[in-house]
Amino acid sequence: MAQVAIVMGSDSDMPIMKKAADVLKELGITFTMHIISAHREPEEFFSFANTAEEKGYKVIIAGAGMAAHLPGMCAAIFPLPVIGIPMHTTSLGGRDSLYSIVQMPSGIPVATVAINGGQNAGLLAAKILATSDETLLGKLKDYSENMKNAVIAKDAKLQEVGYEAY
Ligand code: RP5
Repeated sequence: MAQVAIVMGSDSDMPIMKKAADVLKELGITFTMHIISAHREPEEFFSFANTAEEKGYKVIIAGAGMAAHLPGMCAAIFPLPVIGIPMHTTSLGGRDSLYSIVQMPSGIPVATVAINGGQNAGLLAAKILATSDETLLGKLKDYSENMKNAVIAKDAKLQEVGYEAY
C-alpha cells in the first residue's frame, strides 16, 4: 500500500513530477505515479479520486498546467492533504497554472508550491507524513543538515578561489 499518489495531467509534466518522485524515493516513502487528465479523461480521473482513500494514500501530489484543475478536483474528493504543483507554460509563464491551483474556494485547500516546484512538493509530502513517523522526521533533519553543509562548502570554495575563478 503506497503512502503517496503522484498524478499529473500530461506526460509533458514528467520532468517536474520526477523531482517529487526522486525526493520520496530518497526518503524511503512509497508512492505510485500516474498520468491522469481531469479534462481529457474525466471518468478515469473520477475513478482515481474516488478510490484514493480506500487505496491507503495519505497525501496526493498533483501537477498540472494551463487551466490546471487536477489538484483542485483531487482536493474536492480526497479527504486528506493535496499538494499542487503549477507547471510552467509557454503562453503565460505558469501564472495560468499557479492561479488555477492556488485560488481554491474556502473549504477546499490545496497546498500549492512554486511554479515547477516538484522538489518542494515531495518534501512537503514527506513533512506531512513525518508528523506521525519519527524515523522519517530524522531523515528530513538529515536532509536539511546536508543542504546546510552544501552551502557552507560552496562559500568555503568561494573564499578559497575568489569570485572570478568560482
Ligand atoms: C495540462 O495541460 C497538463 O497538466 C499539461 O501541463 C498541460 C499541457 O498538456 P499537453 O498538451 O502537453 O499534453 O492538462
